This record gives sequence, structure tokens and C-alpha cells, in this order.
Amino acid sequence: MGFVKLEQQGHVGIMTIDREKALNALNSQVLSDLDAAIDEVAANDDIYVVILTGAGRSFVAGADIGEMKNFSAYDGKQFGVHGGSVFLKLENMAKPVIAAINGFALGGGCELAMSCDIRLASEKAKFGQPEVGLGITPGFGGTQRLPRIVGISKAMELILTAKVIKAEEAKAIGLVSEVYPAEELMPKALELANAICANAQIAVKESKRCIRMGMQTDINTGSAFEAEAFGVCCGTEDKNEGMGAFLEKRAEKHFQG
Ligand code: CO8
Repeated sequence: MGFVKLEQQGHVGIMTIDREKALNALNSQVLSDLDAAIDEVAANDDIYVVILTGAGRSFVAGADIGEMKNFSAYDGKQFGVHGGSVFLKLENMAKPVIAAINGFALGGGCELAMSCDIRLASEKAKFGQPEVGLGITPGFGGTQRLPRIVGISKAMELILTAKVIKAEEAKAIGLVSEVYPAEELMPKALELANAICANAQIAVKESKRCIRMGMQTDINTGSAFEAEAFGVCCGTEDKNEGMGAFLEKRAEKHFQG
């Protein structure tokens, strides 16, 4: 996984996209390395929560323009299918993924951040979908996820103008949850990840699944799905432990993981 580094701190897996000299631009190899890294953290039961970030001054400055420049229509579609499937795998992973957006999140970089479950940004982060200025559309889910996250009017404005916005504006439109000084970004991301790790992991995963599923369906189907998930959790040791701790006025809880 040459372009994606993996490390673990406690139950938190940290994935760092590391192609610094090209501001972590996504070429086919980076996408394949990311795919493999997702498989690895997904299979590691000791990792509960994942943080995704970029090396150096960029999160991801987009898909690789040098590689795309010579694409035929067929190549472009294949590249879109490749990236799209990797981003869907990230979004559909059972464990939560936090994007710690340290710098540029442009084009495919903004799309990658949007495939994560929670987005935190450094004050230095910049966001945008510059594709129409390059003669292409967003191709890794931008036309689909941005309107779901910020609403159709803002998504249209951002995608059709190709403008770049700063972290504070990204927070104002709901694209990121929080903005921190650069040096506080990773400590805050770890604090958030560890707060999630402290809870019952089956319940965490079922909650993520319900939210993700519910965003793609009608409320009746989503509610039925939620009832199933609630039932699954009611049959677990973690439910006995969590509720037992409350009733016994015990602060310490011992979840199964
Ligand atoms: N692709 C390839 N190389 C890049 C990219 C990129 N997206 N971004 C930066 N680089 C490279 C630069 O070419 C430069 O390389 P070199 O040193 O060899 O010249 C190096 O990174 C450093 O970049 P700059 O010198 O430009 O650094 P600056 O600080 O001056 O500028 C910017 C930083 C503003 C981020 C600038 O690099 C920039 O505008 N980059 C392009 C941003 C962009 O347009 N991104 C969107 C790309 S399109 C996209 O992501 C589509 C996604 C979906 C595709 C699906 C297809 C089906």
C-alpha cells in the first residue's frame, strides 16, 4: 500500500494518503492502495474507528489531472467506476470513518471527504468541485453526495461555479462539522474517535448502518430497518452491560468491543 500509510493508536486506525509531491492527487495506483487499506482496516477487529487524512499540506487535491488528460471516453468511465467503487466501499464499511481534512479537499478530494461519516477540518482546509472548469463533471460521487449533504441549491452553486471555499464557509453550509487550528486537528479527531470507541461497537455499527440506509430510502422502510437493528442490539451482552451500568449507577462499562 505504497501511497496509503496505516497506523493504529488504541482502537483507532489512521489511514494517511501519502503522495505529497502531487498534493496527494488520486491516480489509479493511489485508488488501488486506498482500496487495499480499506480492506485491511475493515478486517481488523481491533480497529473500531478509522481516521482518514492526508500527508503534508493537502488532504487530496483531486483526481490526477496528468493521468486524466489522455483519457478516452471509455477510460474516463472506467476510472469513474474504479474510484466510485472504492468510495462506496469506504462509505459502506461497518465501522465509522472520520475525515481529518488537513488542507486541499478539491474535486476527488472533496468527494473522498464526503464518503466519510464525519468531517473535521483544519482552518487551512479548502473545499471545492473544480471539475467543470476542467471540462469534466465530478466523477467520484460529487453530484450525488454534495446535494445530499448541503442541499441542492448550494451543491448546484458550488459545482456549477467550480469555486473554492474556505473551511469556515464549509462549516456554515454543513459540509464539515467542526473547524480547528491546524495543530489541533489530529488531537481533536482522535478525541472524537476515542469517544466513539468507548461505546458499544455493535450499537455503533448498527446506528451507522441505519443512518446510511435511511438516507437512501423512504421513512417507512428506514423505520422498519431501524426496528430490526434495535432488536439485534437488544439481544446483545452490550445491552445488558450498558443498561446494567446505568441502573447500578456504575460509571465504568465493559463492552464486548
Ligand atoms: N492532479 C495532478 N497533480 C496535481 C494535482 C492534481 N489534481 N493537484 C496538484 N498537483 C501537483 C501539481 O501539478 C504540482 O506538481 P509539480 O510540482 O510537479 O508541478 C504539485 O502538485 C504542487 O501543486 P502546485 O504547485 O499547483 O501547488 P499550489 O500550492 O500552487 O496550488 C492547488 C495548490 C490550488 C491545489 C493546485 O495544485 C490546484 O489547483 N490543483 C488542482 C486542483 C483540482 O482542480 N482538482 C480537481 C481535479 S479533477 C477531479 O478531482 C475529478 C474527480 C473525479 C474524477 C472522476 C473521473 C471519472
